[in-house]
Amino acid sequence: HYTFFPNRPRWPPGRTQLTYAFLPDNQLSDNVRSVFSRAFERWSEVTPLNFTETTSFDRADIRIGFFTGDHGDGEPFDGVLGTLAHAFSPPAGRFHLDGDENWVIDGDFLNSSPASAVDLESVAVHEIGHLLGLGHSSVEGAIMYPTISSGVRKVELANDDITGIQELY
Ligand code: TQI
Ligand code: ZN
Ligand code: ZN
Repeated sequence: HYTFFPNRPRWPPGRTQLTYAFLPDNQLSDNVRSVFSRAFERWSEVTPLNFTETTSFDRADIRIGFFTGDHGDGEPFDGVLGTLAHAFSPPAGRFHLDGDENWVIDGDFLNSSPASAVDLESVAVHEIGHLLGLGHSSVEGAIMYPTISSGVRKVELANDDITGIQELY
């Protein structure tokens, strides 16, 4: 079953048009940006929320960046595997990913994939759930379930995720 953060933080009613931006230093490829765009789309399909990319990093509601190790927020990344990413509850909009992971984009997980491969879209869909106010779910098939196997792609919202987010928005 889905959960919320303590005190049920959410983006305020009326704030349905949310912007996101990538850390300018990251210089991400169009492929990577489209992974995030698709991940946001999965949540906008089932809520009144809309997400648009902006180049104005400082003014964006949601700020996305890849960092390695200690990056100044008291929650250092840890190299390959372990913590993959973290996102904070609304309205923080802080979404950090561990730049040391072997991120897979649009992966066909062939035998050539390293055992440490992590599917970027799967992690993005999960972290966006946190950014919108969902905590972890006890339902194994849910996006918000707190574990994923390496090399696995899990990007489709489960009924549990949808019920949870629709209770919030
Ligand atoms: N990062 C944790 C996560 O996003 C950070 C975290 C731990 C957290 N406890 C939390 C965030 C409570 C909000 C509330 O869950 S992670 C997965 C999953 C991680 C884990 O790097 O461990 C995914 C990131 F679910 F697969 F295990 C993305 Cl998809
Ligand atoms: Zn961080
Ligand atoms: Zn999580």
